[in-house]
Amino acid sequence: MNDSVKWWQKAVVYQIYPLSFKDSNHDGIGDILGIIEKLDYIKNLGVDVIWLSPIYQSPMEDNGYDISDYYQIDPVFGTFSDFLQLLKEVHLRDMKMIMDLVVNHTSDEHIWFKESKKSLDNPYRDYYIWKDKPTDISSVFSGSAWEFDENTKQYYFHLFSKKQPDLNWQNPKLRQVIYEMINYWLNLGIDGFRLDVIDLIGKDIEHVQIGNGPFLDQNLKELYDTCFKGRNIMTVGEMPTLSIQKAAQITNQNAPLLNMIFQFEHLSLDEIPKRGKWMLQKLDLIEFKAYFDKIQKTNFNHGWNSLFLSNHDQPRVVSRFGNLSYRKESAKMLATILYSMQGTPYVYQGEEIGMTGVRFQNISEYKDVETLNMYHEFLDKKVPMKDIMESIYAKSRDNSRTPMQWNNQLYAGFSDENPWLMVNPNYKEINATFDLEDQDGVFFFYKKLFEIRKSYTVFDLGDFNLIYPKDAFLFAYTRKYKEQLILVIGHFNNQEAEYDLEEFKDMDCLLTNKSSLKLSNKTMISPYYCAIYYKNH
Ligand code: ISL
Ligand code: CA
Repeated sequence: MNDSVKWWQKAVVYQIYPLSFKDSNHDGIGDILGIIEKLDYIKNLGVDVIWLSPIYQSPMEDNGYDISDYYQIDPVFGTFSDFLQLLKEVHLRDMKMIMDLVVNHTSDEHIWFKESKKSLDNPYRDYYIWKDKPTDISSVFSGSAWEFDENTKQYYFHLFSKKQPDLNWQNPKLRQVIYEMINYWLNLGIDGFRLDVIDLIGKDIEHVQIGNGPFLDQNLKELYDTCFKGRNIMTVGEMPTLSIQKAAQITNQNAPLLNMIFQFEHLSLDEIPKRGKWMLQKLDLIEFKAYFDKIQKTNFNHGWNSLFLSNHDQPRVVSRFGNLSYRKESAKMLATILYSMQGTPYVYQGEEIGMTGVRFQNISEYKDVETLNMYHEFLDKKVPMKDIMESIYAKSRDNSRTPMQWNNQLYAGFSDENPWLMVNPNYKEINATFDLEDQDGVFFFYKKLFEIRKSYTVFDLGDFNLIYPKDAFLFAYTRKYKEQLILVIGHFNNQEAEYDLEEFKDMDCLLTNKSSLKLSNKTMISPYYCAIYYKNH
């Protein structure tokens, strides 16, 4: 890594899930004009880049991750001119905007698929993956990944919902129309893409190599050469199946195919290995730390990290890894630990005010296709209702999709109509208005943290060394760059505990969620404490 840091390396990214961000036209669904209303709020946090989850035309089986026309804005979100207005308003505030790119699959209502299913010799047949006999690959959203089509008596492949048929990336014609579409959006002046499950475009179904398939590198290279090369944009690939090593290879600064990727191993550590996302186990902090140690070291000098614990698929992080009895402290602590590492920080809407997960009593309140499919599958398997609901409370994607809590008014100020997904009942206590009135709130802590991050090069370029790697409660590390040294501490503990931090005694506290501690051989650290210490050495 040389000393020049690129804009997307220094940027703070804020993810908007448009359905749940802000409704402007009283239909209970978030929209583009609603986003525009809140741009100053986002800017105030210290955000540089907005990532918009999909707003293209979609039947919303998977909330927009099922696109039926890549060239249209879904009317629920607004018009094309609203979109252009948004882009302009973002740029006026000196921010950038990246869009979601969903090209592993389309909606079954896309014209390509409607054509494809018409006959075996339709020109669009090979845009999708068809087979005479299904193999035993499962869909991520329960059941088989193959669906029978009565009309042509073949099965089509869908790794997600059956309303999300997978595109056939083996077909050069398909690849070409996808590249045209990507270039169309880039030419409109957007600043890049978050690429949905892009690890799947190299799959070889015959040999059951789905993630990290044999064609991944060549497809990414062609995509890069045809669309990204030479443009001043940012690309981040979502790659749930990729190992840390492989991820580092793809983002290698010498020949980067993508600027950075989302790697997910850390978010599976609270699942029983190989039993899927719903089978829970307690997070082992030692494993969690080891993950970050590994990815920080692997990407150091070569690749680049995305720093994230939350997104629209993950449960709310304070409920998951923090502690609701210490909501504000633990929200700040998690941010401090995460965003002091090397990489580009990602904030998911509501994370910056410490929003929490939900426990809806009735399954009918849940809307997520994955959650509902799982519910029926587990019921069929006679899993006790109590266990099903506990898994849903812990892991359902709807935890993070409840409407953004703007204030303590009806529907949390998200809308004045009944929202498409119920508001978290705790909006009367947890909302952006209250948090912003509180100098000690989560929002201002995030803001301060990002300001600090931007003032010291050590955050961009410093190395990474865990302190007490085998301690089950303290997440602590140092980072060094030239004469700059930082110590970062996060206490994952609901009790106080004593640590020997004598060697850091002459450091100054830059930021903390409590009061600055005197570091000594007997430093008493309170529950969910966090701090960043600094010195020039
Ligand atoms: O959400 C997950 C499990 O709960 C993940 O496995 C998720 O499906 C995976 O990370 C891929 O996610 C992306 O593609 C999906 C879409 O449903 C997600 O919202 C999106 O982030 C299909 O497009
Ligand atoms: Ca609306």
